[in-house]
Amino acid sequence: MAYEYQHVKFDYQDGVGRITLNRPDTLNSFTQVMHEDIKAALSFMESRDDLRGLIITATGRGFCAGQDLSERKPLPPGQKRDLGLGLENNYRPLVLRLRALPVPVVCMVNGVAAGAGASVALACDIVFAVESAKFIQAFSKIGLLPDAGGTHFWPRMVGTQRSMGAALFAEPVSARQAEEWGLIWRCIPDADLESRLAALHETLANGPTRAYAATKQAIYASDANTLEAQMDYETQLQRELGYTDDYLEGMVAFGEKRKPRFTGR
Ligand code: T3D
Repeated sequence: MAYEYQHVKFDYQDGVGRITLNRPDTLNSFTQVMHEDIKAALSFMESRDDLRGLIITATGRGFCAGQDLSERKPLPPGQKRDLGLGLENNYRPLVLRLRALPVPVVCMVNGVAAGAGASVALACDIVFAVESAKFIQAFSKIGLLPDAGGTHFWPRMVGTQRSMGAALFAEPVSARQAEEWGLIWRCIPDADLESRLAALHETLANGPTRAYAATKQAIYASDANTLEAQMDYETQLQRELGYTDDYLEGMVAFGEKRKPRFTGR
């Protein structure tokens, strides 16, 4: 199925959802409407028992320029805006829902990712970016700190100094640099965008979904676990995976020297 929301395109095929941010004229900056569109798409996917993956990308020359600043026009003198509200109602739930989705969430950054746009990209489980893309911690330019998980993701992925530099000076980090730093998985040629999206769809639609989910759970749990606790968790998850159809199929396919036909069960 394919559905065109107001600020987002959504399609769902073979158990793989694709959310495409679709306000190219403003570099796909987040409006309240866009947040509602994404919430609807996520709710649809969360309700599916055939879900195998999610890909997030965008139209035009940008991925996402963060909060739409036209929704934050200065208020009349004496009035102040509570910026916590948008974070609590929109960005925080979005980031946590992406992390909780029991399938891999892949981000294909097709152009500049700035402010909360960069944070949302990094909230995905794995990030690709085209060579012309860049990541900008644009917040300091408007007197804010990185949000939507920005101060969580960057230090863990690239260390304190790089996180500080990117945030304090708001200097763009190129996709190539981001790959070298470990901020993203792969920087790809711009011309390969569509073919890579198609290949990712195939991978997710035919992958061992339960194993992917367990891998995601275990890697994120390692943030807070000791080695002992982490190995206990791996044991618990591996035990569960040992009972899946996909493990059985993987073993049979190995014995028969053929590619496994995973069903995600
Ligand atoms: O408020 C809260 O709820 C708290 C949460 C905050 C989360 C945040 O994300 S705060 C950070 C918000 N984002 C920014 O500050 C980034 C603003 N944008 C830029 O700095 C630049 O646009 C870029 C560096 C991303 C790209 O620059 P460039 O030169 O490639 O493009 P441009 O010409 O600046 O932008 C193209 C158009 O998009 C332009 O419109 P125009 O002139 O063609 O009509 C520009 O105004 C518009 N645009 C870009 N970013 C935003 C935007 N419109 C609204 N909101 C934006 N964030």
